[in-house]
Amino acid sequence: MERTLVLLKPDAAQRGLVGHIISRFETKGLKLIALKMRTFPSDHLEQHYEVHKERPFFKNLVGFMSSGPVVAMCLEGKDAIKVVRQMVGATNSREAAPGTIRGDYGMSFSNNLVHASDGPDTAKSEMALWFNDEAEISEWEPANLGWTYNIAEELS
Ligand code: FUP
Repeated sequence: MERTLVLLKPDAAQRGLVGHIISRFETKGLKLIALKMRTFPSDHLEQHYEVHKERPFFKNLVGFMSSGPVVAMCLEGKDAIKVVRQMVGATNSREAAPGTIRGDYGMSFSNNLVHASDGPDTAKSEMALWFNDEAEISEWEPANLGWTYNIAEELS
């Protein structure tokens, strides 16, 4: 099983899409193992987007991300990083494929509703940044796990 970090950006809260977006991950079969909502300070967002700090859009990005509540969550599942990235869609919401979250709900490049870790290393460091206390992670076994996956092929 793999874990990934997902952020619902302030536009998701402002547009009333938080429930819709979480629901898409849940109904897909991804397991929610951590969840919190808060307006985070700029220095935290600067750390999260450190890889982009020299880019011209960095200031706008951090301003946007700290302008309202962010919902942070960890999701778990087989190939969760790739599955979630596919569900989120292309960065520019206007170009994101229909059926993806950005493609279905968004019209903006910068206000693109969701962040999702793009690989195992970033997933690890991003989860540590957003959920640095182990107690914030819920270890639990969904009752339907053996129906979400094939036990013999995928769970043994
Ligand atoms: P993504 O992996 O799709 O979330 O996108 P990136 O990590 O490449 O970019 C992070 C965020 O910066 C994007 F969600 C939107 C913003 N961005 C811009 O505003 N302009 C750009 O040219 C590129 C990214």
